[in-house]
Amino acid sequence: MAQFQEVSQKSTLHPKPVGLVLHYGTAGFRTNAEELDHIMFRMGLLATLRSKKTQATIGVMVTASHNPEEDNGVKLIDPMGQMLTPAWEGYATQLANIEQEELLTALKDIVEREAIDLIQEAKVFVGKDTRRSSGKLSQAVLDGVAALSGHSKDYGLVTTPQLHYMVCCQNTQARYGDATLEGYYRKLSQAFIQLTKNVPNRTDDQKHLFVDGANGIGALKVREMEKHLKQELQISLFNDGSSGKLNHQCGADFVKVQQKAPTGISMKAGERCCSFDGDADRIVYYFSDSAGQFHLLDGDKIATLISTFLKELLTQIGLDLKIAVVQTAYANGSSTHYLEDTMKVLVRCTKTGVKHLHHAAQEFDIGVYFEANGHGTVLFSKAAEEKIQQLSEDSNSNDERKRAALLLQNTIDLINQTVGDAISDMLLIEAILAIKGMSVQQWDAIYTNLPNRQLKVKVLDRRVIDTTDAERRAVSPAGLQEAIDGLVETYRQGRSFVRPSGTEDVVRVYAEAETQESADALANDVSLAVYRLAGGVRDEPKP
Ligand code: 16G
Ligand code: MG
Repeated sequence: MAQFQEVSQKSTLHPKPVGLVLHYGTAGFRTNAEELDHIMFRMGLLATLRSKKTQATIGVMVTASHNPEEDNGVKLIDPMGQMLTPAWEGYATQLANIEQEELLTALKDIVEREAIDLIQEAKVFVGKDTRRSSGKLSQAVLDGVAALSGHSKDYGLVTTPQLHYMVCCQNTQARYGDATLEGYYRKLSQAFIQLTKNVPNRTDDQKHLFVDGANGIGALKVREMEKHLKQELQISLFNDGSSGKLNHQCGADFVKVQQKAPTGISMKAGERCCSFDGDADRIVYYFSDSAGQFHLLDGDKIATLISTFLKELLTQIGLDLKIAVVQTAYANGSSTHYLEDTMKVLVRCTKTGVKHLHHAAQEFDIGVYFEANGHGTVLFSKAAEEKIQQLSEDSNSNDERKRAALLLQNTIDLINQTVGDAISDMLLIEAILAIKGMSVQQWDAIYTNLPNRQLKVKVLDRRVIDTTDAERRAVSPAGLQEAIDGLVETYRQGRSFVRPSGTEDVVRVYAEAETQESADALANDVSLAVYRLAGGVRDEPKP
C-alpha cells in the first residue's frame, strides 16, 4: 500500500527503543518523556486510522497530568469528546510495543480488522501541556498524522478538557460551541455571568477565589478566561508557572494526597481556595478554619453540592427527570449515606477511572459523576436538555418555574460534558455557592467525612488480585476477601477494599472507620493480609 511507504520512512526518525514495553493505561500512556517519541508518532498514526474509521475528527493530547515534570504522556479523544473507546486501547498498546520492522504489518492488521477505507480523509486535533518535552512530542504526533496523509490542527497549549471540547464542537458542526479557545471562553463565561447576574448583594469577598494552577497549563488558561468574566469572579492566581515547578508541592493531587495547602498560596482563615492538576481536568477546594485546621472539599463534596443544586431546580420546575450520582469505592461513606438517605438521590458505584464513571452516568437523564480525587462532570441526556429548553422558552409557565428552567439552561452551558474540566467545574461551583448564598464552611458542613486511610502494598505481581462489585470485593487470591471481611467487622463503621493500581506497580488499600485511629489500624491490618495472601515483597507493613 502506497500510503505505508511514507510511514516506513518517517518511522525511522522516531525509533522504538528495543524491548521497551508500555501499556495504554487508565488514562493513556504515561512515563518518562525520554521514552515516548516513538509512542507519539505511532499514536499520530493510530488517531489517523481512528479518524478514517469513524469519519470524524479525533484528538490527541500530550500531557502527563499530575505526574512530575520529567514525565509525559498521551491521551486519545474520540469523536464526541469522550476518551478513546476501550476496544481501541488494545490497538494502542499493540502499536506501541511492536518492534520497528513489524510496524507496517501491525498497521495493516488494524486496517483489515476494522475494515478501514484508507482513501477516507482524516483529521486530528493535537494539544499539549506546558512540559518542556511537550513541544517535541506533539511534533512527533503531527509527523505520525502526516505520514498517513491525515490533516491535523495543532491547538498548541490547551488544557486536556479544552481539547476534548474542541473535538466535540468540531464533530457536532458547532452545535456544542465553536471549536476555538475564544469560543470556549465565550460559552462558559456567558453562562457564568447569566447564572450569577441576579444574585443580590454579592460582596467582593464572595466574588474572590484563590486558585492554585499547579504551575501548569490550567494557570495559563485561567488567566485567559479571567478577562471574559468581567470581575464577576476575581481570581488570585498562585503557582502560575512563572517560577515554580509543575505539580511540585502544589496542584490537586498534592493537596488531596497530603491533605494540606500547596506551597506558594497565602490564605487566611475562611478563604475559599481551589487547586487544579497539571492538565486541569481535576479540581479540589479547601480552606483553613480559624483554628488553623485544614478542610478539604474533594470530588465527593463537589458532587453533593452540584447534585443538591440540580435536584432543587428540578423540583422547582416540576420535571420528573432521573438524576443520579456516580461514584467509585473511594467515595467517603458519609457522602454516599448523605446522598442516598438525606437527598434521596440515586447513587451508583463503578470501577476507578473516568471512562467507567462517564459511561455509567450516560444512563440517566442527569448523571453527576465525580471521583473523590476531583475528576468529574455532569451529563445531560438529549431528552433532558430538550425538555429544559422548552420550559425555559415556555411563555405559559410561571415565573418561578421559568427562572429555574433558565438557571438549568445556563448550568448546562457552563458544564463541559465531554470530560471533567477544572475551569468549568470551578465556575459551576462558584455559581452555585453564589446562587445559594452559601459559604465554603456551610458547604463543608453538609456532611462530615468518615476518617479514612489509603496505603500501598508492594507485591510480586499485582494481577493476582482480581476484584468484582465495582472493586469493592476481591475474588482472588483465595481467602483475601474473607480476611478483609473479618477485619472490617471489628471496627465500628468499618469499610475496606483493595485493588491493583492501574497507574503504579502497587496494590492500593482503602479503609474508613469511626475514628482516625481505627481507620489507620484497619488499613494496616488489611495491608498485612494483602502482603501475606497476595505475595508481598520487601518488608511487612507495620503500623
Ligand atoms: C487515572 C485516572 C483517574 C483514576 C486514577 C487511578 C483518568 C483520566 N484518570 O489517573 O480517574 O482515579 O487513574 O489511579 O481516567 P490508580 O489506578 O493508580 O489508583
Ligand atoms: Mg489530569
